[in-house]
Amino acid sequence: MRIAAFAAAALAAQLAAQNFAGIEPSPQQVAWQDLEIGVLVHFGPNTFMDREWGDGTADPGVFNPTALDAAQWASAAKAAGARYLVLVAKHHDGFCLWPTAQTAYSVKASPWRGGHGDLVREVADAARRQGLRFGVYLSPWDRHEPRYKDNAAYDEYYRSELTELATRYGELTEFWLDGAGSEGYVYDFDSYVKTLRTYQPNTLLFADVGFLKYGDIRWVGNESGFAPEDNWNVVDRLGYLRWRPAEADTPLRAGHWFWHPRDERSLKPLVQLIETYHQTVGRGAQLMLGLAPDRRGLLPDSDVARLREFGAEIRRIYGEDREGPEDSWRTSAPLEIAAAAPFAFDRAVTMERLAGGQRVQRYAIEAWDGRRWKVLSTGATIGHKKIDLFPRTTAARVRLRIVEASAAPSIRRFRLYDGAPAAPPRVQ
Ligand code: FUL
Repeated sequence: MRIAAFAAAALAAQLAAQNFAGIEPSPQQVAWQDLEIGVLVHFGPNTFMDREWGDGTADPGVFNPTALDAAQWASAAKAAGARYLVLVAKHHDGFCLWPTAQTAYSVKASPWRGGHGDLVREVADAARRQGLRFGVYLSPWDRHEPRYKDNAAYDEYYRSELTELATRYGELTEFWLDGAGSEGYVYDFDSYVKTLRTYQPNTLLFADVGFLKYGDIRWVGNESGFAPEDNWNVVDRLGYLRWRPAEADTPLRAGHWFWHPRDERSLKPLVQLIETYHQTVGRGAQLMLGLAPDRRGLLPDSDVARLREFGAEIRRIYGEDREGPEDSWRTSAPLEIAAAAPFAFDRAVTMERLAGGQRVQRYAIEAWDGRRWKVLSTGATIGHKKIDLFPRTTAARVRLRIVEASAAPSIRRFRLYDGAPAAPPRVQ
């Protein structure tokens, strides 16, 4: 019992340490957190073989999209409200979507564009034309490359691939280092990071906290599309206390990152996507939706329609521009919204200014009911953004009360919204 109590106390102390007030984000991390929604595109031999994890033996000849149009991918991502696009340039099967000089196992060996295609280039260009930032995923686990058996030789191979990606396609907003399949394998990560930083000093490195000590972005820990309700940006793993905002990657089609035939039923319904938005962006994490073009090289119409609906619904509730003009309160006194007449609302959006660190530890949202302040919602962290949903309320005065903070809180936004659907047209 005493040991358990001690362990619990030690754990509590450790958790409290996660909110270490002195740790601040880099300017690149602040800018990245403002992007809020991204997409992750999976397309490759798996698409043509009805697979999620290729074993590296697929004939490059199977890679033959007939109508590939990266502009369609990028415009669907944009319509969903995404601000960045990450392309899986090499998945675990080892097939490279750009004409790399490091292996013959790439688009060069495929019939697509007569072996002269460069999908990384096409997608990077299409993304930027839509005003989206661009990034890449380069799987460390490689089931094709024979050098994978020789750690030092593979490190060299991976660094060479990384160098090509980091030097040919302009600025990379994010670099995804996926941990799947790599359990027990030793990579020379220090040299990977050094290579990446040499050519791309501003790229944010994504990795699971247990996988890589240097990451700038952490995996949220699941692929179901939710972040913990209390979401601290500062985490301590492997002895390194760092600002590492969470990214929640989840596919648009449940359980599937790649396209599969007759799989329309797994397309997530709009209500689920909205809930996912609230449980990721609404909890201060980044939402990254997985998109899977089909064998034509196009996103299916159903997926494009769902992405449009999702973006339209978020804009309907929260407005065209999620950023909008900035508020800036640096005070612990309650922030009050006072209107001339009562109005109806069912949610609040609160944002903390993070440049000085994440400070709010407990808050309450309260409405004046004519006699007293009635609590609508309470929470611990705010972070980049917090969306509190509560029963629809009508009031003229509403306030945000910071109950506990590690230093003077700096609130960037406190606004109320009404998510109730627009009234249906009246039947004459
Ligand atoms: C995982 C991979 O194993 C999946 O295939 C997918 O790429 C996902 C985004 O990351 O770790």
